Amino acid sequence: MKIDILTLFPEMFAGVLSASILGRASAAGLLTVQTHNIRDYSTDKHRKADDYPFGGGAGLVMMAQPIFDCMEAVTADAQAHRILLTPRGRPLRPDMAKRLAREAHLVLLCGHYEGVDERVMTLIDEEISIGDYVLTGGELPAMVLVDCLARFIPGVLGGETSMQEESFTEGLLEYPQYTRPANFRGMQVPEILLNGHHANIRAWRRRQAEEITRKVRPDLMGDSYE
Ligand code: 4GX
Repeated sequence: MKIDILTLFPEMFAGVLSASILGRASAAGLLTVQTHNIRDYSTDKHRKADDYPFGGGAGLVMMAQPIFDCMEAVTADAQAHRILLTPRGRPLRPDMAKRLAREAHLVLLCGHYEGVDERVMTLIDEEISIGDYVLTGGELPAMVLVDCLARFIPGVLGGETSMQEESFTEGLLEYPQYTRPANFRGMQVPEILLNGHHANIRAWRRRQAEEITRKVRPDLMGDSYE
């Protein structure tokens, strides 16, 4: 999958994209992420990419011209799916990430300041939000989206398909995990995990996942908060 990211702050992305699982996915050619500095496309002599809002008000608005030219440069192919990260968008969910992971080419537009000139919306196929809070820009949301959908690209996650393995607790929060030693500073790993009875372990994990979910996120189980 190819992902182009349009941003005023490309330097924010290097660490996140090169480390750990995303770094390995890129090295393996499963994911090709390229950042593009919108400012490089400004035709203004001072490379200006934002301006005061018509009608007045606080803050700056990203100009249409540099975004249009940048978008046109990265979407020579007609098959690109163009996304704007914004609190106005549909909330990011696992099913959405799964669908986006099947696209051949994504373009992510990161807004800054008070937003983008509304005429930019004619370039956008879908608006996505990562949650009901306001950030300083769309860069972190773009990184969250890339990280989230990468898990659904075949080959990105390790050998044992941990996605499938955990399907028996799908929609629930994670059950507790332990690794060696069995006794750490007097804190014991639950006996059931040490004796190797696979069916019992599955049942225990399922029960733990349900209890934790009911306690902290009853809404995920169709219940309400008390
Ligand atoms: N989930 N922000 C975008 C500027 C902006 C506003 C409107 C385009 C249109 C956010 C979120 C988020 C802050 C990113 C405002 N750009 N994005 N930015 N929550 O808070 O996605």
